[in-house]
Amino acid sequence: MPQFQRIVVLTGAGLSAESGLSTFRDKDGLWARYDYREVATPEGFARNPELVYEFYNQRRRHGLEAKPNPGHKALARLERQHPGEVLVVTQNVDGLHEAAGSQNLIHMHGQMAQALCSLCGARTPWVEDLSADLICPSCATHGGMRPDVVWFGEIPYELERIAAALQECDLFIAVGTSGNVYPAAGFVAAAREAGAHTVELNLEPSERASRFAEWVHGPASLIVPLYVDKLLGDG
Ligand code: BJW
Repeated sequence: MPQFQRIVVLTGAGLSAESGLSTFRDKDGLWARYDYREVATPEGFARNPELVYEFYNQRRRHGLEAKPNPGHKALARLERQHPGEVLVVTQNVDGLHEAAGSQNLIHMHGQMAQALCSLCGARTPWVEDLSADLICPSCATHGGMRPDVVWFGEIPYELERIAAALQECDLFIAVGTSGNVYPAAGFVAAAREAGAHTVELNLEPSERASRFAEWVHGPASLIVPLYVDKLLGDG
């Protein structure tokens, strides 16, 4: 395995599946049970806020009980032991990367354990249920508190920092993501254009697998630790 200096790892729902959290597009995933237009768009929230609060309240309660699996832990170990830079960009709104020890981490689709005030823009740590009548601790106004997650039609967080990291990386790894949702789905092309080696680590070949130069398929809790061992020269 060549020595890579700067590694960007994009993670998706498949990484947290073995921690008991649902993916979106698998046959038993969230979008098989909920219409994404009703629960993951600003228009759906405006139409039926109660449904959206309940969707996220349930997932927050369940997510708080989840524990990182060997895939999350291996990525934290990579960051600790790799002599170069490792940046994890996660589409996941759970807190499992932090719980495993990752520090150089971007939550591009927000975080379940935060609330966003749509009136003043403040983001506040939040582990309780959310509802329409809550008061924002920053602006003391009620009626604006919503989950701090990025819905369809909204702009993901920290895109400039991600673009710069993709431009500079020499290895790009995508873990447990179907590659259906932009702009994350375009990161492999950006990394490739910048000259990086690209790898898909996924349960099965994603629809976008042919965009990668290398693939390893299997459960993340198994293949991520093995791939990290190889990168660190232990495998
Ligand atoms: C395992 C496993 C195991 C299972 N081990 N693997 C046409 C072209 C381009 C863009 C668009 C377009 N039409 C519309 C758009 C825009 C839209 C979009 O991409 N739509 C597509 C559906 C086409 N995108 C947006 O609106 C985004 N914003 C945007 O584009 O802003 C404009 C803009 C951008 C940039 C510059 C300027 C302007 C926002 C997208 C927000 C997505 N939000 C959600 C919800 C977040 C909150 C929440 O969690 O509820 O994010 S949707 C959902 O999908 C969630 C996820 O983060 C995201 C990605 O899903 P992910 O992680 O890939 O999960 P799955 O289920 O799809 O895949 C799981 C994979 O794991 C599978 O492959 C399994 O095989 C695998 N797996 N078990 C390993 N054990």
